[in-house]
Amino acid sequence: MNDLIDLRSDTVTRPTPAMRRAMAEAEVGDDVYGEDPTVNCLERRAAEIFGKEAALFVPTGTMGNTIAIKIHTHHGQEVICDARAHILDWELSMTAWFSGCLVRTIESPDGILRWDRIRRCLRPAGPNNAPTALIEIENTHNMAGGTVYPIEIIREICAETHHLGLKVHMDGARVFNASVACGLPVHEIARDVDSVMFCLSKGLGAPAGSMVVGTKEAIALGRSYRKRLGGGMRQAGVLAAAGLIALQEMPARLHEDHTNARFLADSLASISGLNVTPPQTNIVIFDVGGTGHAAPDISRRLKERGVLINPVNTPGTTMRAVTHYDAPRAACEHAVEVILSVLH
Ligand code: TLP
Repeated sequence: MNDLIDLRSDTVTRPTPAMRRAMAEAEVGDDVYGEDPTVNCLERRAAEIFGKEAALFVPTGTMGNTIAIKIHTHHGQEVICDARAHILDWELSMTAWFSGCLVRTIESPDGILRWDRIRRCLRPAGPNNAPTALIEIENTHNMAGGTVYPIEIIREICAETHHLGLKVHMDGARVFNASVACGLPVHEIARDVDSVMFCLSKGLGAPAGSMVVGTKEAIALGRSYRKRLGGGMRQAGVLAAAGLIALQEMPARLHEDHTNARFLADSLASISGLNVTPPQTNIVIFDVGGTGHAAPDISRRLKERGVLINPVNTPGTTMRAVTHYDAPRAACEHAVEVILSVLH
């Protein structure tokens, strides 16, 4: 796959040489006994960076969201999220499967929930209602095109939600991209939310792993849910070592991915038949309906020419290109040429 230009996702990034070295040299122990010094170090570091009491290393973002939702809810309650949330469309209904909760969605053009809309969807406990327990916000919002929550909106949602005794979880799979785009450190973005899940294995380039951060009590509970889900990983320090490098070295370069996403978007916008959502971070969503071709068809033809870009709805007309450090500017330029040649 190495000679392909892979814009399917930032999950395709391979570990950097520094990560591979750190992995080879990692000090390890049995993490189920709490004895892996590298995992412990990563968990301390993540908690510190996010200004939270504790952190939990989990194999995937999906497991991290699943655990966080379980921490904040009981069976038979409701979780409010955006209608295109990752927890709803891409996590095999884990909210229902593991936490026994119903998801109540709010449509929003940019994936950003506003308190005014949330307020109208809240369900108090009553003779007929499953009560709302949790508001879930996705920052950046993947399918809306990597959109970033304005900090005032997070503050308002959290203040109002907490006032009602409910919780807020942030799916911050790409919260470091949000941080770069809005110019605030992640501890400011995370300040008021009850938990954040963030991924080491997307734009930050680690081969695997995500973190959940929150209070000591929440994370202790999360640790037991991780074990129940089969996520007790023993000598996981080998992976945590890459995670530490990801936290230390990779956020500072994410702006390059954002610049490349803007370059891609501007180039695509000049191609007739394409309707491009201006990117705020590293995700470019574009509609190919005006070309008369379906997205899966274009995706297949691009692949024949060595460029991987996925359709995001089938059999629809929307596609998603994601920039990352394994697809530098030259690769993006070449991708544009290939797209042009496929469409004309
Ligand atoms: N997103 C993947 C696909 O599942 C769509 C991608 O390529 O973007 N939250 C958000 C916002 C995500 O984008 C993802 C992965 C996850 C959670 C889940 O992370 P993993 O794949 O580690 O389970």
